[in-house]
Amino acid sequence: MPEEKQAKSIDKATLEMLDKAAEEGIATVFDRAEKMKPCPIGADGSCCKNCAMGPCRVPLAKGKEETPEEKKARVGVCGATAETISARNFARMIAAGSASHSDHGRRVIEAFKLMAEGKTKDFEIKDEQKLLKLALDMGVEIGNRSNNEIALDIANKCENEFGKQEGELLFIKNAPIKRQEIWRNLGVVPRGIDREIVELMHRTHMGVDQDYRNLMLQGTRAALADGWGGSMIATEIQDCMFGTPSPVLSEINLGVLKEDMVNLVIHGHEPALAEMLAVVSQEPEMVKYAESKGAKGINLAGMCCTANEILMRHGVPIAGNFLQQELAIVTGALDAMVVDVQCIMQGIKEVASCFHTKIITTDNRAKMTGAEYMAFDEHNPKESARAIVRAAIDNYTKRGKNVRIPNIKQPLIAGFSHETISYLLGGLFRASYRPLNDNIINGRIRGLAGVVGCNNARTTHDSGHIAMIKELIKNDVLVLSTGCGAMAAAKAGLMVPEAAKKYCGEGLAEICETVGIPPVLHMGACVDNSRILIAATAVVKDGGLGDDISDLPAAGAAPEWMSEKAIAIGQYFVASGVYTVFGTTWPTSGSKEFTNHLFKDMEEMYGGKWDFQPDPVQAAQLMIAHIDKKRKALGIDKARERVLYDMDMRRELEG
Ligand code: SF4
Ligand code: MSK
Repeated sequence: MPEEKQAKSIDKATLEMLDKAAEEGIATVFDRAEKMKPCPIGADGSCCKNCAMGPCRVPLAKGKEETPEEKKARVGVCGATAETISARNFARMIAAGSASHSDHGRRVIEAFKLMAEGKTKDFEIKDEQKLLKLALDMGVEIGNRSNNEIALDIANKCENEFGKQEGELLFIKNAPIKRQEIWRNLGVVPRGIDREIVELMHRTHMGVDQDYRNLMLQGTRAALADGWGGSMIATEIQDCMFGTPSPVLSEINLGVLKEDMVNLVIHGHEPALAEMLAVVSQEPEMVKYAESKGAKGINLAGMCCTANEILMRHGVPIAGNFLQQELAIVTGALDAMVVDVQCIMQGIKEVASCFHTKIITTDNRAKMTGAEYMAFDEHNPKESARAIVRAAIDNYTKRGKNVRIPNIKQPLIAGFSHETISYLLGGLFRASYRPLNDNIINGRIRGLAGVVGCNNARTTHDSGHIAMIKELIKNDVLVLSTGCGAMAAAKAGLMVPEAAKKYCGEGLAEICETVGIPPVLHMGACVDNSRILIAATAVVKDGGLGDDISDLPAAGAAPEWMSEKAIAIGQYFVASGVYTVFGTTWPTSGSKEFTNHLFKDMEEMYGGKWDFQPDPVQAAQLMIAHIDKKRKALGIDKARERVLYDMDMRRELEG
């Protein structure tokens, strides 16, 4: 029987643009994925190319039990076992993912320091309260000092976090006390972020660490240096400098592009340039310049996580998530795609060559052959942004007739920083997670789930996210989301309060309707998974749900993951005590023993563990089973009786 062809996407705008691409003979990531099947040996983590005696392939024969002799024979030229090879590959993914988030964090610190030193006038402290809180947390003197003096000390301390040779990362103290003890007992508390990543790269070099348990201790240290280090630094400092997000209404999908305006899409991950673009694209001189070229104005939209950053803080609309980057160009209406770092497919250049679209790289760490490079100068950010906007406007005049923008977009509410959630639940004057905890305890909310991560062209675009999230909210699990998963949810109409009535179980619907929140809360970009860690810690600290993150009725998932960053995030979630299930493919399937270490041993070590389930509904069921197991352990499994709100309870919730 011929294999049934998998649908490419569940998103209608994506399908419409794929049709247009096909009509015009333009190949996209979807076509390339069909043409090039993944190497099964590499996909299972059974290929080592860590030295020039290899590459060595040690595939596991499928469909039969391996004999001890066969297992013994599965070694590389140097004798490295399938377990070592699998663990090294996995650990290197953690190293690359942690490095990406952390290098993002470092750039943010550099801009923050320039601001504090008065070397750039375009950045400023937008959230003074957060600055002062950070100062207290980091032991920086406040006294009568100016914001910039305080900021400079914070910047220096943060910089030191990258190169710290000994001691513990400062933000480790943000975790529950019990969690810190678990890490200390296992010896996985990270020192400097750079040091942990360098050591992990060393230990995965040919002939170094050949005990997968020992190797994963370092893998965990590097992942924690990301989640409770590089990523957390990025989020906290970005909030200080660009503002802590609060609820904001916007729109999402390719339909946000406008036929009669200059369309400029900013794509990548770092917010500094995007922030400046958001400001300068509204400047009257810029708008006038656009009008002088025959456009009605400038339409700035985002793509991938840079999009999430400016959506969360300014409500800038989003054109799409990871797998839609080429399709935004296929509309023919995109005058410039401006990129910074991470998740930028080189394929956009080839697609752009079929249209007038300019691809502009802006970061010296991420250039692209054939694309125009316009450096983003942090000393003079507004001027850099203006030059880019002008280039997009100039290019508008070259737009051809071949324009088709799908008439598809969805409203969404974003901006749920952990601070905002506590204000919404507890009220402005007594911000607290107490009402959330109470509603988890009384069972209206069964538990919490972080559904995050990418799209992957090996699976139907957005389908895993949506099927999983719908199953979770139907079962009264409140979903926290970031990255491209959050965008999938928004496109499917799950990020508006009205979604509660339509898709949620009775208890969750009641809470969402009372507070006026959607059942899926957009918490930001991939680096903002650190917000989920802080929110989980706040829930623990508010009491009644155990004394560690691993006690919470909570789970995490990345049903359509593809990036190395997702593995780093997964590992810091697991090491923080979270049951974490991934979909699509599992990169250590070539070693049962190492996979068991991740799927079983880690639960004993950290209270959290990895799991793999490609069916998103079954994966959601696993998460719910885990949540129920935790409810039982807390003695609140009986509490899930239906209680209708009386007026007093509503008033209490509304704060
Ligand atoms: Fe092969 Fe060992 Fe070299 Fe890896 S390190 S490529 S297993 S010889
Ligand atoms: S952009 S890392 S595809 S979430 Fe952060 Fe999306 Fe994954 Fe990139």
